[in-house]
Amino acid sequence: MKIAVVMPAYNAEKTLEKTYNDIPKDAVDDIILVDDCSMDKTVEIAKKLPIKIYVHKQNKGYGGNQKTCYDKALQRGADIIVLLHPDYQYDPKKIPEMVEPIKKGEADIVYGSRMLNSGGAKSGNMPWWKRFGNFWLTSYFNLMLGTKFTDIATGYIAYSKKVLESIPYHKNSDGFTFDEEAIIQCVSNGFRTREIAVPTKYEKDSSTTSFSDCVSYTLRLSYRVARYKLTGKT
Ligand SMILES: Nc1nc2c(ncn2[C@@H]2O[C@H](COP(=O)(O)OP(=O)(O)OP(=O)(O)O)[C@@H](O)[C@H]2O)c(=O)[nH]1
Ligand SMILES: [Mg+2]
Repeated sequence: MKIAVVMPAYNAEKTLEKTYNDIPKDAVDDIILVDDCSMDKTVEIAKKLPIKIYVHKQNKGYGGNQKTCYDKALQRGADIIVLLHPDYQYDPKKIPEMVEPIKKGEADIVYGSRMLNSGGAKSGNMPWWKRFGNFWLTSYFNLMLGTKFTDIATGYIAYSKKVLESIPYHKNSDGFTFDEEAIIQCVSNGFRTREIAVPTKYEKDSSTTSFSDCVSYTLRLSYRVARYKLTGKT
């Protein structure tokens, strides 16, 4: 199976190289970075690395960036696609564990849960209000979708090719709710999901969303889940 790592990048100059260095190269066949019109030296730094780079002429947003990531990874023949944020908040060394259940045919999607990790996201210095928001949204999702997720806001996800070829991800938001909208589509298609424990790290150089981003994100998702529950529309 061909394993591709995709990195949606926006102003990741301070964290890109250490994220790349920690990727276990023997476990990965293709590394793709899509730059979302960064205003810093992200592209210059990326060009020094043996990876495939695509550059957006204008900023499309977290979700819009991912759409390009998955289009390119599938075009390049990937069988498993791992989403890895280049802000060094997720541990790249967990990639082999992330893809294993898919390689074994036991799961279609694997989520890296920061809440399953010993000490939870608190041990990674995730701000308390993000932890609270995450707990609220995850509980709400589980209540409405009948699922047992522990961290639906994770940005560390391994998709099998079959999933990305089946769900209409181009319909999803170009913003921060892309991942969760994809979760609704995956659940509604009956794909098998699995979670593994991953550490997180909230450092000063990491890209992070503001409080207002999180409020609008929570409201939009609460509406999307309710709409799905009431109408089946994903
Ligand atoms: N903020 C932001 N990030 C983008 C954009 N396009 C791509 N990204 C990348 O998307 C990833 C996630 O963005 P973050 O700002 O870290 O948001 P997040 O990880 O959901 O939120 P935190 O958990 O607070 O870090 C980062 O690796 C960014 O480099 C964009 O337009 N805005
Ligand atoms: Mg981040």
